[in-house]
Amino acid sequence: MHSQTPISAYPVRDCSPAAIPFPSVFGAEIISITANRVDDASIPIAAENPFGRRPENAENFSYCNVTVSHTHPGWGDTLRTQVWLPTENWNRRMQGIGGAGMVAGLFPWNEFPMYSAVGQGYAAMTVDGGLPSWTTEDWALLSPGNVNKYLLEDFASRSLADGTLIAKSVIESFYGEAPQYSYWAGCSQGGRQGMMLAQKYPTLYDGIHASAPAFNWNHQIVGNFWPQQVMNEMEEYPRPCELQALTDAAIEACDGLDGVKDGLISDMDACYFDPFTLVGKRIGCPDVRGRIPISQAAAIIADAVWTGSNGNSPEYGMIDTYDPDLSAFRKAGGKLVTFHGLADEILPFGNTRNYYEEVTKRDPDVADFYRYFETPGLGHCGGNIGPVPNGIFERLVDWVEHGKTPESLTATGPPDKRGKVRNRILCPYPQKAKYDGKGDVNAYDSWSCH
Ligand SMILES: [Ca+2]
Repeated sequence: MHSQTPISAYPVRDCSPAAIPFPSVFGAEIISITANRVDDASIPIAAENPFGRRPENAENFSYCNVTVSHTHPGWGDTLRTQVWLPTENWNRRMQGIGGAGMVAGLFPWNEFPMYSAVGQGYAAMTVDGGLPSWTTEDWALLSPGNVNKYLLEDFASRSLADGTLIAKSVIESFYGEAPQYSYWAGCSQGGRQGMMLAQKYPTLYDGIHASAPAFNWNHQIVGNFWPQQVMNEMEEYPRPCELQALTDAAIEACDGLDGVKDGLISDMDACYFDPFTLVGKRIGCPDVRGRIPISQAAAIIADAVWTGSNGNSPEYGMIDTYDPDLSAFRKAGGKLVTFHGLADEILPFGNTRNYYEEVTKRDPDVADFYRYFETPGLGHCGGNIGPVPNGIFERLVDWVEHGKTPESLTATGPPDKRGKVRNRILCPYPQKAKYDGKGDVNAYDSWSCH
């Protein structure tokens, strides 16, 4: 896949804690190192996925699993960094793997991208952020009203720098040389982490894939609670079938505006749909096994979801991750790619678009190092009916190492109603994909960026 020759005959290094000296990271005190060799590993899932392709070397590979624990003296925290080192065919690169939800990393969901990275020859890294559990209720407050600021800072940023520096040190000890290139791969929380790395630690990674980032917390958290707040204030809670009917109607109204009636709204800017026009319309509702009229409350909620709130909070500044100044990352030669599903049901794509526009205001040549791809019909990091970007991570590597700019991406989706697989192209914002007006709509070359 890559032109660089892997070190196929590299001597297998000693996978034991004694062979790996404690990394030296400013402000961190290493507590312990464990190392275990894993043989006959296999990739558990066979599919194209947002993190990259299933590698050819997906069966029976071996790696050394190194876990490093450290603390920041005085903070009372314990962070764990895990590094998986392929014992053969290391490609001289490192890949950091991000978390999800309110988890920093090192949890069962990110085992697949870890395996996938190691199977491709990367030394893979993930860090748990020092969080004692997967739910914020267990750690975010020290007492009512008092945020656990040390752990919040670990989660927000510090663990990313520490974990990366620890991993680079372990890699150098194991192979006898530092990685030539370092990459980050993450979506959602992992996307936010990637953005934080670009903003705050601009020299640690050569390439960052940060998709559907869970950033802009000051607005995001308020925005996520906004529809619930509207319902609470109205004391009315519409049925899911009402909101589904309004969503279906919006898709029906806006689908064709991009030139193709395919169930995908590719031109969100041209889409305006007034949910109040459907108040009173009777719809089939599986929730009640009958027909009901769409309520005024349902239209108000749909409007609240689609337009969002202007709410704000000062509470999350540490983890906001919305600094549009990427000049240091650019200066260091970094490259950044992001996709965001236009049907993302958890984090609205507008957040990412606004951020890209803020970066563009500061740097009109932003496309030289940062490309953002809006993905019609795609849910949060995947799912829904939209096409999934193909091999975006590999495109990032090509950009960093060979200067091949991703002018567009191909994307493949689930079959449409007639059973035809949806192939589309994705264009870097603000360009849009347009059907050329002739040829198979499911063929890549029937589309172009404008
Ligand atoms: Ca369409």
